[in-house]
Amino acid sequence: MENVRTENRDGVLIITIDRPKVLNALNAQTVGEIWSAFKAAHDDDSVKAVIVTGGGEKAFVAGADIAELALMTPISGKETASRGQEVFLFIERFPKPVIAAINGFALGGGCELALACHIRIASEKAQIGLPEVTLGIIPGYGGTQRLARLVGKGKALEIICTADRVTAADAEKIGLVNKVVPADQLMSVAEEMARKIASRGTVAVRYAIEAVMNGSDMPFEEGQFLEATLFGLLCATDDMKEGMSAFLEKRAAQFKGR
Ligand code: CO8
Repeated sequence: MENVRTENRDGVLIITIDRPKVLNALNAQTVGEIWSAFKAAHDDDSVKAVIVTGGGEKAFVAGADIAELALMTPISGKETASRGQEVFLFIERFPKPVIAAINGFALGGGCELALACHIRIASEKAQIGLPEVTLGIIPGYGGTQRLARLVGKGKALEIICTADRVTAADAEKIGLVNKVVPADQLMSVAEEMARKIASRGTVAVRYAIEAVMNGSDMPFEEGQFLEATLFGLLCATDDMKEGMSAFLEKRAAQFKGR
């Protein structure tokens, strides 16, 4: 891969979008490489959690590649948006925890990538926004849908229609990011959280993600039905027996992910 680097740090896979000369802008090739990295992580049992971040000092991802966008026709625009949406949905539904470590500008498609991750941790210098309307377009990688679900329609419309960039501190206030940390602690905090989640019941974490991510797109009662079904399935796992036994025997659980 040319624009995406991966590093498996003892079970935590760091996926770095790495085109710093254009602030890690997402051209078609980069979106394809992100998908390849996630597909490989999906099939690799040694990967317990994923962190997505940006290469270089300034940006997480500064958006879709505007040089490519400028050439788009109605057909290629629709196809490119649909393909990106498919990749980002794959990330959102990923069975292992995915944390965005937002190290700088997360704009347009970069903000949408962060929104598709399960948890967002931002460095103090991060700036987040959806500036598409300044280019005469709207977000096309799920941003209109995910931002409104995360922060509410009013705030989402303010952010999308003004195109203003949100500071890390303000993003935390409105629930757009989970927490803000000093820049030099970003990766260690993200890694610590990834390891903590990876130490929990593996199948339970997978089903918790499924219940929250899939369930929030369902009517409440269907979401509850999904929750009860996944709960029932967990009762058949070795992880459940181990978790309960470990508690009763006052020792740390050793989950096997089955
Ligand atoms: N695409 C292509 N190149 C970019 C992008 C981008 N999104 N962002 C920055 N660059 C390039 C710049 O052109 C510049 O290149 P060069 O050195 O050759 O001039 C280099 O990166 C460095 O950027 P700046 O000099 O502009 O750096 P600054 O620190 O002055 O500014 C900003 C940083 C504020 C981030 C500024 O670069 C900027 O505004 N970038 C564009 C942000 C933007 O509008 N993003 C949204 C893009 S649209 C989008 O994401 C749509 C997603 C849905 C697509 C659906 C599929 C079709």
